[in-house]
Amino acid sequence: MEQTYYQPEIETMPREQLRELQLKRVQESVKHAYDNVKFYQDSFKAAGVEPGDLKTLDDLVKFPFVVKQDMRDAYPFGLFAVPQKEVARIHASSGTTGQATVVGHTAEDLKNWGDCFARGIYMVGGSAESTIQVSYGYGLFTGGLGAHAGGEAVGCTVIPTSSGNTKRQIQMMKDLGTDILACTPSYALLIADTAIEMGYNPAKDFKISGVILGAEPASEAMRQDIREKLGVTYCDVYGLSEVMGPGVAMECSVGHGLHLAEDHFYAEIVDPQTLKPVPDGEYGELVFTTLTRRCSPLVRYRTRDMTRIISEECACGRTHRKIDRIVGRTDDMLIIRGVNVFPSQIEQVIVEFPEIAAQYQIVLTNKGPLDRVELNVETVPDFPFDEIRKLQDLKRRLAAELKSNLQISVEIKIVEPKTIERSEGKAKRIIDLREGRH
Ligand code: DLL
Repeated sequence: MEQTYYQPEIETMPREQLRELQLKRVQESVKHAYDNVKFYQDSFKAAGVEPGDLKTLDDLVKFPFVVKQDMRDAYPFGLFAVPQKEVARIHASSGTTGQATVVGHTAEDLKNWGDCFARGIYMVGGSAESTIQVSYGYGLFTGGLGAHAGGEAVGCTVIPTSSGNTKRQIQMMKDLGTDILACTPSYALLIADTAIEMGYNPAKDFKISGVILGAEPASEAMRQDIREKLGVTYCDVYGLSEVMGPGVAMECSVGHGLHLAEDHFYAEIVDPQTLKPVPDGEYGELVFTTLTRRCSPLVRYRTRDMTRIISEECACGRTHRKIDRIVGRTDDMLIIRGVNVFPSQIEQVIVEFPEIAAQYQIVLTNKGPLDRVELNVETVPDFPFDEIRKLQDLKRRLAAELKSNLQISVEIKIVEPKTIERSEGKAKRIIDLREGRH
């Protein structure tokens, strides 16, 4: 496939020049955050630093980190650095019962976002001639609108199907001649398998030639399955709503790893225990400083995602450094069909039910390409366990509560008191039996 770029002067900028651009932008961005956000004034003061201390990129390590809790505490607008009239759109993190994290975007932020995602469309061979079907969810989740902005930036024909209604997705894909599909890897595989069940051979019968998949981890076996079943070039897209959304890093079709959009984000990898930087090539926690974001600038945001820097030059010609695929998280966040859920959030729902004991176990399996969550809970000793109706009613209410609070569908198994295995050490709340996750 011919290798072209969306923004060649930026994507292939000589590294020295790129570092200069990063330094200039990091100085501006940190100053912008400090001048306009009280949180940064307080946290910098507490750490004894000022924006003027940033003389080189390495000086950034002197600055304090930002964590998700800081964003929750600042809810809703505490970290916004522009007046409300400049806020063009707001997104919020998915699946939170407690305080959501709210992120704002100016019109310029949205334009940059579209440009970042657009790079990935070129990576799978797309252009203004292409039709891109966006089957990420639209809404507060950044997947749908982020991919949509990328498609529009390139000048593609964009089909905003959003997620769900799989047979209709397939019909559209076929009838409208979709070239590129953007969705989660698990959904791409469900689409492929459903199309095959419907009697198609998507690799042959459909025009599709590229996929841009992210928002959750995917094993190599799963990627290979998707490549073969759909007959496509695969681009892994990484991003997070706090930092922007999809497009923070994207995988070219040549080398291993995802090119960071280094003109918009400065990445560090730190040891999650000591919080000291680790050398290139070693795994650690990914930390971002945004370089161009006006509404919600972030200085040293701890993503909790584990990866490493691949600093070798890429044969594709892009000079932006790459991160390896995300290998895990430093916290216990689960990603269930693209929805982020912490076990503690499930627990918060459970404790609202006086009939249920505080013992629970979450069992994760995969049913075909989709993750399945089974929740085992125990009733309290005085619950009339043999009254089937009461048991069914409890199950139904718990399922409804989990669905409305966390947007996840959970299979519930209610077991008799004291049947869930007690642990002598840390409770084993999560049993992950999903293939390809270890
Ligand atoms: O998932 C943004 C996104 C949408 C990325 C569409 C790619 C495609 P959040 O809902 O804030 O944002 O979740 C962010 O999802 O910290 C990772 O743990 C995980 N994640 C995102 N992309 C990948 C990926 C979106 N390519 C969290 N591989 C992140 C593995 C990923 N994990």
